[in-house]
Amino acid sequence: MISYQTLKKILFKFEPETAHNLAEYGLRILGKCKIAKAYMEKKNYISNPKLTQEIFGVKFENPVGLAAGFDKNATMIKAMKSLGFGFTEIGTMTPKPQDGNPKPRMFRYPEQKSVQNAMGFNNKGAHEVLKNLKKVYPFSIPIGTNIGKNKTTPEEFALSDYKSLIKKFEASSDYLVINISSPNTPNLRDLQNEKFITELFTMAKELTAKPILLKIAPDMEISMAIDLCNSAINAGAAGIIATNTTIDYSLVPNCQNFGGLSGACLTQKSASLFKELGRELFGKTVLISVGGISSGAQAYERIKDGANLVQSYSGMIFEGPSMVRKINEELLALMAKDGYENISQAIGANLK
Ligand code: FMN
Repeated sequence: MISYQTLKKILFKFEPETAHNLAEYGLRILGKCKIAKAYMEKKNYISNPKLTQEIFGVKFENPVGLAAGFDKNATMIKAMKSLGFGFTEIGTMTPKPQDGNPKPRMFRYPEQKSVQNAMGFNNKGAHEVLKNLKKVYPFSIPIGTNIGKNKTTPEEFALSDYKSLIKKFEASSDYLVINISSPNTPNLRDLQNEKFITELFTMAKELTAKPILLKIAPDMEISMAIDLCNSAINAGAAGIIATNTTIDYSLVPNCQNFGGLSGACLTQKSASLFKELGRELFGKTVLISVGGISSGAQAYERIKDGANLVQSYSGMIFEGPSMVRKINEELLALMAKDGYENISQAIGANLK
């Protein structure tokens, strides 16, 4: 079989969004091909009681998930287990289909193992995405659904976009995520305020018993991040996902001055925000850490800082389809070194 080093050389010759579309095509085929899927799952998917947790009544056999934005239209769910992921998050999708921002809108920085994107929630819309999701749900790994408002929806009607999406998707998702932290929809991050968050989660709680999480940006003062998360939790949020991409353009020399940066350049920023959040929120709610994670050591540190689960997207672009297996293997080795029998003993260990 072709190695990822070779495949990467080919994929990196293409413009990043084209490479993504090629990868999507390949993964859709993989999802349909039973033999290849079974082979890849056997190779990459780690199901180990030491890594298994039950969170909001859902079984997670390993703690490494696919972050939102890779599978916006729920077309690749079946292939995600073959890449080793313990859970997957589809979206962000919006009520109506939208094209997203003008191209080019995705950039890679191989030297920094980083990515910049200004996609702007390009997706096929709730109706089409739900059709895809229903073909697969429930699946053998948990599926989260990440929802956002349409670009053309004014702020004062944002609540109704989230309302319609929760109603549509709650029966076909293991958890839902409210995304108001993308830097690529104008004024979206303005919704990261306590009043809106309280209204949003109060409304959401009335619509569904399914867990709903809030995904936050890394570009705010820690005190503000903590206040926002507390407002969400008090209004019924089941967890926090930290973080989305950053608009700190100093992290990559000569990058674009729009969109959000992710990958290795985000590791430290996301980890230090997460550490602070963990100190305040560990034990109060479910915490998912995302941002520049591509190794077991990085994942383990986030877990010890209070993360129940971690997610990754950009790392996979640079490390390839064996990344998740390697993270899980390294996690098991690190846990053994520390004498932990189960991941639950490692979660929050730095805070105990
Ligand atoms: N996050 C979302 O919540 N919704 C999205 O639609 C979304 N789209 C993304 C598109 C691209 C091309 C990338 C690189 C990231 C996107 N993200 C989105 C952010 C990721 O889910 C993740 O939070 C961020 O990239 C940090 O993780 P990473 O460093 O492992 O990539």
